[in-house]
Amino acid sequence: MEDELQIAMADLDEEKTLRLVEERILAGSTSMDIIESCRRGVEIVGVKYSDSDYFLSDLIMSEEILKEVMRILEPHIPVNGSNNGFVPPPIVMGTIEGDIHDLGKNIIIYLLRSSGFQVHDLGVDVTPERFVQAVNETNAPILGISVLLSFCVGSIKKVVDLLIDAGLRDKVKVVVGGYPVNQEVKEFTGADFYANDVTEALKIYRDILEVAGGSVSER
Ligand code: B12
Repeated sequence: MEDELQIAMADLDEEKTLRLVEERILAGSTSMDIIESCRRGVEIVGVKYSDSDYFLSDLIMSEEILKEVMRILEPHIPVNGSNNGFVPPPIVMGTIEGDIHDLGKNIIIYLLRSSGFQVHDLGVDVTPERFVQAVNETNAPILGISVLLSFCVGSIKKVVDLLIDAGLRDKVKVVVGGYPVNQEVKEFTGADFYANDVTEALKIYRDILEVAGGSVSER
């Protein structure tokens, strides 16, 4: 369903986007709902770029607007460091090799940290070897991999293969996320879960944690 905020974002109308974000906050929308509207808006930016209606400079503009949106939203995201005495396990996250998109990954990390998680952010353009090394070093039971470029999906499969070779596959749940990710990508890469919006992503982390005996608050 299209909304005004989504359209303003898709039109790259910065002033209107930021005004609508403020209005939605005042009206009581959750940060996740607001992020979702913006994400759907930049999805349209991507389509317009594919159709040559927008250019690279427009992709960069969408990045700038989204960063401003997050600056407005961050103080409104409740911080919960305690989780009722439960110490959440560490999580390793990063964007796969060849890919430098990190806005979505950073949003997920921000929300997870606000929920009290200890997230090891490996950054962007992360090699499969580095992911495996980080899982090994931190004993993280959850590995989150972000991918926005379709041609980088193969490197995620390599991460999973290397985890098997290292004897770590049974110890870690692999969660993949990003625009091109779907059931087919999950199956191809051998990942355990996938998500391409913020609500699904946080639900997956919460579900994995529940199995581990803890809980994460709703945002
Ligand atoms: C902004 C943007 C850029 C910015 C990125 C800035 C940054 N710091 O990230 C810039 C301008 C740098 C850029 C560059 C390029 N881009 Co670009 N970009 C986009 C755009 C418009 C939006 C991406 C975005 O930030 N979305 C908003 C966030 C909030 O959404 P998200 O990333 O999907 O994340 C959400 C979920 O997916 C999920 N999630 C994300 N990661 C994870 C991880 C886990 C573990 C979980 C659980 C969930 C999860 O949660 C997030 C919150 O809701 C997309 C269009 C699109 N449809 O995505 C194109 C797009 C991804 N780009 C594209 C392309 C082609 C490029 C370039 C190759 C362009 C060029 N000619 O140079 C370069 C590639 C550079 C590189 N090597 O990576 C294509 C990719 C096509 C494809 N199928 O592979 C897209 C789809 C545009 C298009 N339709 O053509 N880009």
